[in-house]
Order: sequence, then structure tokens, then C-alpha cells
Amino acid sequence: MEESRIAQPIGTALDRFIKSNQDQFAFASGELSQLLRDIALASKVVNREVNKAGLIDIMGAMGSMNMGGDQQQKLDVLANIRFSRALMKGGEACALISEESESYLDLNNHGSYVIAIDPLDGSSNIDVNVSIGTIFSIYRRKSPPGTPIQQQDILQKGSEQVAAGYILYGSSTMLVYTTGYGVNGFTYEPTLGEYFLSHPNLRQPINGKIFSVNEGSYKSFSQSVRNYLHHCKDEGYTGRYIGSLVADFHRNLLKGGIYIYPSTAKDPNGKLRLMYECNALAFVAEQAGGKASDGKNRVLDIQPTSLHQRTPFYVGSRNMVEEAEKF
Ligand code: P6P
Repeated sequence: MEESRIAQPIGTALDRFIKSNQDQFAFASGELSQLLRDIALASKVVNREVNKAGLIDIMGAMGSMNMGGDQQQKLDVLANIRFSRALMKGGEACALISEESESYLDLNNHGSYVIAIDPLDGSSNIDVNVSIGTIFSIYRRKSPPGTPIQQQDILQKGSEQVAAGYILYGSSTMLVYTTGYGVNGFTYEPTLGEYFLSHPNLRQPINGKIFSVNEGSYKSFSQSVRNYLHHCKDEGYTGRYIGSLVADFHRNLLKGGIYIYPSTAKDPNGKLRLMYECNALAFVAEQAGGKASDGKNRVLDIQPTSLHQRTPFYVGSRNMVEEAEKF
């Protein structure tokens, strides 16, 4: 895996960083850069709404349900609108796959990219002021621009991603993404309205001592998962589970650790979604030297068969994921 070829000093603005790394991918004559800027723009708007959610009454469920059967929080809906609108205006995306929409949305037929997004993951945490996140994947369409979107454009393996990342609306707001040349993290400066490079060329520690799993579901875990959890405890690892995937993933990316959402009795294929949660984080994890599997297979090799399919998810420090797979 090539490191990002053009090292940038900490403090570089996102726009300048994108521009200076634009030549890293052959075909994007600025298109992919424009897409990343569209996503960053939408995240600034969502960030503002997330930060004031407690003040103006957009807290609390909107009453409708999303694809996962989760109570749709108003901010979910707003975030979905913001990202869809920004991508529509940017003109580079031809289709949008979103947790909040049953089927994909047709955007600009002449666009060359397909986006898969979870506009606001962990939204049940909004009312209790826990960090939440946006997760996105970017694919290049297979069919020629200007023709109707086809199944082959929409159901692509994670290994086909040309870019992916997440925004974490936490104690500070961060954008972390990869275009296949390493992982870089940007921190948002709200008074300037700009992201600045704060974590260049992020590498995930190959070992870790943090395991993130909802042990409340212990009774419905397989014996092998239970055995692995016993192993973590015998090793004296620390249990850390925020219940917000992006926050748990990001902490483990920086400190080393493993996040597990295994198959359970309630969710035999796990709870997390392949297309707009797991693939993006798997790409980031691998690009940072980590690993992501469904317990047996590399997540990025899974051929999707439906937009909202779930997959068991083991992601984090390479040696920890490999150890878990042995169990
Ligand atoms: P559980 C939030 O709903 C989410 O999709 C992830 O952000 C989080 O890691 C997981 O589900 C929490 O699920 O079953 O542990 O409450």
C-alpha cells in the first residue's frame, strides 16, 4: 500500500490538501476532489445542527422508522437531506445509497460516482449528547455516464471503493478519510468554518488492549465469540463501548483495539450494514494498517446482494482481528 505521496504539514486546510493530492488517482480530473468537498460542506451544516440540537426543538424522534427499523430521529432526516442536497448540487454523484432511503436515489445521471452513506449513525445517542457520526463510501460507476444506473453500479464490493471515511461529531468534529493512499484526519475549526489537517498519515497500532462489544447481548453470542471475550478479559484488556460506531471505531483507530458486532440471536447477520457502515470503515482500517472481517472473510471482498444487507463486523488492530478470527 502506497503511503500518501505528498506529505502535508499539520494545519494544512482540507481544500489545499485535496488539491495537492488530486493527481493520486488517474481518472479524477478534479471530480473526486469536488465530491470530497461536497461531503465536507454538508458535514459543516450537519455539525452546526448537531451542536445546537438541544436548543432548537429538533431533538427526539420524528416518529417515522428508517430501514433498520430504528426510530428516525429528526437529525437523521435533516442530515440525509443535507448530504443528498450537497451531492445533488455538486453534480459528481449519479446515485446515492442511504440508510434513510429504501432504494437508491438517482442524482445527476452524468455523474461518475456512486455514494453510500449513513448520514447520522448512532442517532439514538443524540438526546444524551453522545458523539455521533456520518459514514461514507465513494465508488466509481461501472456503466457509462448519461446512461441509466444499473445494478452493477450500485452493488459493488467494498474493494471497489475509490474513497471512504467518516465525520465524527464529538468533543471536536473530525473528518477522517482515505483515497487508497493512507488515512488522514482533519479537525474542524468552527470559527473559521474549515477543516485543518491534524492527524496526517494515521496508522492503527497493530496490537491493542481495548475491546468494544455490547456484552448485554452475551447470551445470544456464539460460543466462539464468548471464548474470545473470555480471552480479552484473561489478558486484562479494557472494555470500552460507547454504542456509537464511529466514536468506538475512531478511538480504537488511534489507540489500538477491536470493535465487534457479531451475529446474535436477534440479528443473525449482525446489526451493522455492509454498504454504508462496514465497507467504509473497513477501507479506512486497512489503509491505516488494521483489518476488517465478518469473522471469517475480508469485509471488502463481500459481494453485496442487497442495499441494506447486514454483516457481522470485526474491525481494528490487525493482530486483534486475526486473534479473534482464530477463536
Ligand atoms: P447496540 C447505533 O445504533 C449503531 O448502529 C452503532 O453506531 C453502534 O455501535 C451500534 O448500533 C450499537 O448497537 O445493539 O449495541 O445498541
